Amino acid sequence: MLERTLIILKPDAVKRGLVGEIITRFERKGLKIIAMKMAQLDREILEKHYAEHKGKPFFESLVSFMGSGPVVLAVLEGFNAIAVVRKLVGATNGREAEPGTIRGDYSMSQQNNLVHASADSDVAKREIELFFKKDELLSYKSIEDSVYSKDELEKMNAYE
Ligand code: FUP
Repeated sequence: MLERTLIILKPDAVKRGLVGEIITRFERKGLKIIAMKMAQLDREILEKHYAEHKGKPFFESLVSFMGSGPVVLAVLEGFNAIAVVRKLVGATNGREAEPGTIRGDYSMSQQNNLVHASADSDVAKREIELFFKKDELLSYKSIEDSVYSKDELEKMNAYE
């Protein structure tokens, strides 16, 4: 299924100069970037974004870390993009994440784990709406889209 998902390159990714490296991994995988921007997130939007974690012992620290510097936000599109992106990102704790994943290769921390990715389709919809206006989501043909029609792409996906 063609899906959209939100990624946030966290302040540690920006400060460590890993933005290009991380975005490259998503691009090379074949995910389409349909929106991207840099922002300094305030407490209000972070509390909405992490509402499910409110009250947990790590909540204050998490919100403070996410507001400690600019982030890069992007919307990625592709077949089963939500699960594919979660797999590329790896387990929450960088020390436990598999080598080959972004967190597994570049993070030694549970909190400073470089990248956020939407957990499922309901969450993805809510998170994309929280950070992007509709007209910021851009539509264009990638090389693959130009070679194959959408119908052909969907058929190929079905027979994989
Ligand atoms: P993930 O889906 O892997 O991004 O992780 P969660 O949604 O479970 O948690 C969101 C963020 O909270 C994590 F990226 C890091 C932080 N966190 C902690 O700092 N400690 C914890 O015990 C769990 C999560």
